[in-house]
Amino acid sequence: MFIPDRYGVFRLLCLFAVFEAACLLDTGMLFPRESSSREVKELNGLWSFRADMSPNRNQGFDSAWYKSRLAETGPVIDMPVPASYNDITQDSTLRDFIGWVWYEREVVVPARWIADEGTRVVIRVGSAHYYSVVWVNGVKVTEHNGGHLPFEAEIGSLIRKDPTQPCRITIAVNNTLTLETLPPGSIQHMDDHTRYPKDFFVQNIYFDFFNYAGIHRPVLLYTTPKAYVDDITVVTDFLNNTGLVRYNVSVKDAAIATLNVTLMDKDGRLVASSSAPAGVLKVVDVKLWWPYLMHENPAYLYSMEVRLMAADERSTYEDVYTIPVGIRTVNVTSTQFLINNMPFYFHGVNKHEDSDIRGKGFDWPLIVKDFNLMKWMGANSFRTSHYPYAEEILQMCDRHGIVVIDECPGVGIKDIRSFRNASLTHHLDVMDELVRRDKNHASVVMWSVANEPASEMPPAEFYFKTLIKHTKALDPTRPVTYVSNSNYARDKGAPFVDVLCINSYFSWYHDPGHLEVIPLQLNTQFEDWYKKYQKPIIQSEYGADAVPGLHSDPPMMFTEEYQKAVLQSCHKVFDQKRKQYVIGELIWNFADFMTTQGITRVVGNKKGVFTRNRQPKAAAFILKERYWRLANETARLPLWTKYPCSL
Ligand code: GCB
Repeated sequence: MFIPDRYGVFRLLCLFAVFEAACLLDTGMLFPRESSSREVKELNGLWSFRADMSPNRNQGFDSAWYKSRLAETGPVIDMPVPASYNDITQDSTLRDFIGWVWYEREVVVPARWIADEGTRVVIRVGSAHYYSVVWVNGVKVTEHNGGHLPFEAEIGSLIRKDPTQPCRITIAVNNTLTLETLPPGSIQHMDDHTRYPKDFFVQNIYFDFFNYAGIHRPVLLYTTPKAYVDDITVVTDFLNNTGLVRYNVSVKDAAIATLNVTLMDKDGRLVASSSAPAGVLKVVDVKLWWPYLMHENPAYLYSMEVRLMAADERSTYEDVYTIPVGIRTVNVTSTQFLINNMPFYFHGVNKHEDSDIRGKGFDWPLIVKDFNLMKWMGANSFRTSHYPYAEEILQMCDRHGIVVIDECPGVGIKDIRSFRNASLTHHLDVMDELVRRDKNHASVVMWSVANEPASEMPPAEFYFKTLIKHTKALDPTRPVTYVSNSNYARDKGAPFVDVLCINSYFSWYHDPGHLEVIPLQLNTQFEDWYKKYQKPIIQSEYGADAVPGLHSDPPMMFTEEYQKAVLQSCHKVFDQKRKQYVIGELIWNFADFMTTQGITRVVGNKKGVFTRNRQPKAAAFILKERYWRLANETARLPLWTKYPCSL
């Protein structure tokens, strides 16, 4: 691999920079993994559930529902966790509910966790939408502002207070969106009693997916020793055929500690080791992490084990934590996106965490099916539109070589009041949490700080300049973007992004039914943006709704034929421009998904190339053929033998 030396030195300096940045957050958020020193107890399953239907939604707090068993406060129902609560019952008031809902579960904690004062017991919620408060045995242990990202609290001392009591966990979750939440929304009270019933209010949102709510990802208890590995940051590079794994381990509550860091290859062979809390591991004859379809052996992962030995006046502690490490680099030029210094073309999808009954609830069968479908169609990438997805999904991406644009929930920033300081401060916090959670994933190659904000509004300039600068300080090794649909000349954030991501729906939202405008308008779009900013461009959304089974020839809007025709027409332009500066195309959307009810949505958004049930529409086959052809054209090694393509 050719890399000039000077460049190598520069990259190493960048590696050092990331660890300064990683210190901005007080604590780590390592994924809870079992090891010889850590146990995990999943609390998935049925929880007691009660929605607070009182007019101000505050009865639960006024009557302190967390102080006793939830069933003693009033009627409760069974609620699966993880799942959105909205589609679980036949009750439309629960589907459309706005306000606090209450979850409760009693847990038997292993006696040895309680007996051993040297064990930390942590409760961790993978995500709950939107605002959460957690109590254990009636005592508040944490609260968290925002869906889509994990939060946790140490509860050891609490459950040790009275070991005879079961451990009662109560979680209150409020899905209300305001101008300062991410995504933003607003509550509108309708006071005209000739037209609306008393106390009638609605939640306005400025984004196009159903505001599913509840406990969306696994809740669990896990243990660590009292002295423990709190965080690990890994940044990788390579020079010629030597891999460089720069790492930083932060340890908590260890007075005297020694560390042993080892890196193993896929076969469990030791390739490098160190006893320093921070350093660079050198990997001879490195096997790089390559994206799916870019290499005959994609997604190669090493495994880094951190072993901490610590002691205090009373005891000794050993903590072991292992993370997968993919060694790869990411760089951007004015016309290319480089992975391991080779041009990478995104041929992929936009997704949603969405399915029937479960809503946004984490579901392994759905996740595995989606990966099988993405690989079937030759997709090498996706964007986590429009919020961070479950960590388990990113782990799948690391293991399968699916490249990720990791987007924060900055979707629907349309109201000028959502550009104020309170919103910006929260947005910065969310980026901190996102980078802290996802920084070590080889599959994550770019951060997206927002989708389609009103980026032409004057305050957008300061807002995005600050946000992007902050994100780059957190992680100088990955490019940063936001996704725009505004006018190229008036977009205030574009000067600060590394890659331009543009959404457009020619012949759909503009000139509906006129397929013939696509070549000209798409071409003009690319030329305008590139001429002004000279940055590589991803067509981050394009597509058309298709009601599955609806046909017409010549094509008409909403038929499978029209969706196909839109795609084919766009592809011709992409094929011209990808030889210049277009570095990717992401279809909107992978699958149909639920939205709020409205006159432009027939039980949800139908721009999926798969139905909500993951059955292919005609467009899926068009994409499959195209993506495999692109893969065979752009892969680093010939794929023909391994991946025969029908073309
Ligand atoms: C967009 C949005 C996406 C919508 C899509 C559509 O530009 O980013 O959230 O779902 O268009 O179908 O309207």
